[in-house]
This record gives sequence, structure tokens and C-alpha cells, in this order.
Amino acid sequence: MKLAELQSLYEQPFFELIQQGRNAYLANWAGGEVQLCTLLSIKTGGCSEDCGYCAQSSRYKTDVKAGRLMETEEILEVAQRARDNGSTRFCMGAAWKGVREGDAKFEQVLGTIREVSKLGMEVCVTLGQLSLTEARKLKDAGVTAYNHNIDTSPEFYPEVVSTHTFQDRLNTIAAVQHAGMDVCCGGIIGMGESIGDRLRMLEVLTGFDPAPESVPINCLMAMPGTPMEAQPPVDVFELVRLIAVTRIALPKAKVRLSAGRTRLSREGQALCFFAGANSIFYGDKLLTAKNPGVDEDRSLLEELDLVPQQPRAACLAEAVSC
Ligand code: SAM
Ligand code: DTB
Ligand code: SF4
Repeated sequence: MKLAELQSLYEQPFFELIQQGRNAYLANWAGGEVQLCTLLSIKTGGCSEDCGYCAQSSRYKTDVKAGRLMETEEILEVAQRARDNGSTRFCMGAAWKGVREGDAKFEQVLGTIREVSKLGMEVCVTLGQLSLTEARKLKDAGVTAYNHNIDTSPEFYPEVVSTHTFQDRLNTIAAVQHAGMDVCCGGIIGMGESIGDRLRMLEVLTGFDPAPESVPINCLMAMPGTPMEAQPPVDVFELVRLIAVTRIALPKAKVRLSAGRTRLSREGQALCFFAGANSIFYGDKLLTAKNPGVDEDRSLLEELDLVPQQPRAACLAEAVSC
């Protein structure tokens, strides 16, 4: 979708826009289902990159302590708990610039993925840059989706990161697509970018072929010690508008209301779901930052008459589409 079109969608009167988002959602999704996705940072901190929002970059003095790569057994325990709590997707993140075939750590992650994929959840990883060789290995090990965000517009990207380029991000995404994994790709709002940058980001995402399977919309969590620590919080209505435009422009994607929900009211989140969001990160921790607790989210979904998306196995057993 062209930028001008996205702009005219965005500039509609608020209620017309969210109604249009709602209609796009209803035309494509079984009513009321929200996918719960649990995140785990399997290797935290010490990253060589300088992404200005990220507490895991070694360039900034933040509260994050760098850790080692977690063992398969430890990861499996968390994954099992996530599944027992109702998550249908498990996403493992590593604070690496990227991964390379033959590297012992990459081989270890492949072994972990083989085990986690036996649990029946969608398996997502976010390990930084890769090429087709690594992408194929991940796919063979059981990864269903690879998360690699473009984060913002190509024009604003150099303001955010200097250690890699927007094109590097696109190259990794192309490798993921070639290997046949789903692409999970979205961005962050609240980094000082304009509304135009946010819509440019959507323009790039709508140009993907195939379209991204899921689109995380993160609100900046201003992490102490990072260059973005003093950024003001995102305006909730700007978030809701962006979610509605994302839903309209990418009707079949899971639109994930991602980082920053701890700052959002229940009413704000309800508006996001109405506008078309249909997935959240679930569990009291994101990678390093806080997320609402499981009980809080359960009761929010219940009060909004939303239901956790069923696991795929259950969908197959009941022969419903999901
Ligand atoms: N290193 C990998 C990479 O860069 O793709 C994976 C991990 S990285 C932490 C995954 C995504 O989390 C980033 O692309 C960004 O969109 C989001 N993220 C990281 N820190 C954030 C923050 N402080 N607030 C909001 N979103 C954040
Ligand atoms: C995404 O878009 N958001 C998640 C996931 N993909 C990996 C990560 C959010 C990280 C928030 C900050 C933190 O926990 O350090
Ligand atoms: Fe490293 Fe990813 Fe954080 Fe950038 S976003 S500093 S690549 S962990």
C-alpha cells in the first residue's frame, strides 16, 4: 500500500478509522481470539550493536547484566510452563548481532529448537542477522517464524542504529522468506520519529512478498542508560490509530500489541483490540523489561470477552480454521 493511501486512512476521523480496523479484523479472523505469545531471553545483554532503544547493547550503561546462553533443559522448562499457561507461541531471543553456520552457540540453539518444537507451540526465534544457510537450518530444526523488526522508516533508521543498516535488516528478512519461515516483523513507536515515519514503516511492510505473518507494534520502553531514556511516552490514540491502519493494510497478519503494555490502561488496551490487535506477549517479563502479569492479562481478556487462541492441535481436532 502506498504512503499516501496509508496517510489518508490514518487521518480519518478516529471512530471511522477504528471501525474500519474492526471490520477488517472481523472479515479475516474468528471473533475474539487473541494469540498469547511468551518471550524468553535465552542470551541476554552484551550485544555489539548500538540500537538506541535497547538495554542489551554493550555500548550503554544499563541495568541489564550480560548472561550466558541458556541450556536446553532450562529453556524447555520455561517453554513447558508457557504452554501450560495457554501460550500457543514461544519466542526465544538472543542479544546477538547475528548467527553464523558452524558456530557452536548456533548449533546449541538448533538443538534447543528441536526440543522446544516438540511441545506443539509455534516456535519463533529472534537471533539477529542471518543468511539463507542459517535460515534453512532454523527451519529444519522446527522454527515456524523468525522475528526481525525493521523498527521504523528507512529514513529514520540511521538515527536509531549505526552498526547495521536498514538494508541489512531487509536482507535477513529475505533469507527468512526464502527458507520458508513466517516473517514476524514490525517496529517501535515513540523513539522521536514522525507519524510519517510510522506510516513509511507500514508501507515497507505491506511491500513484503509474502506479507508478514505477524506484526509486532512496540511502544518504546525508555530504558535508563540508553540514548532514548528521556523519550516521552506514546500517546495512546496514536497507538490505536497505527494499529487500525496496520490491521487494514495487512488484514491477515497477527497484529501484536507488544512492548509497553505496562503503561497502557485497560481501556487503552481494549481500544487496541477493537482496532484490530489480536496478539500479545504474555508473561510478566518481555526480554529484559516488565510486562503485565499473567493474572492481570487473564482477567482483562475475560472482561473483554476475548479468548486465548486455541493451540493448533486443538484447531485440527475440531477441524476449525485457525
Ligand atoms: N537482537 C535481535 C534483533 O535485533 O532483531 C533480537 C532482539 S531485539 C531486542 C527485538 C526487538 O525488540 C527490537 O527489534 C525492538 O523492536 C524491540 N525492542 C527492544 N528494546 C525495546 C524497548 N526498549 N522498547 C520497545 N521495544 C523494544
Ligand atoms: C518484538 O517486537 N518485541 C519483543 C520481541 N519482538 C522479541 C521484544 C520486546 C523487548 C522489550 C524490551 C526488553 O524486554 O528489553
Ligand atoms: Fe542487539 Fe538486538 Fe538490542 Fe540491537 S535490538 S542492541 S541487535 S539485542
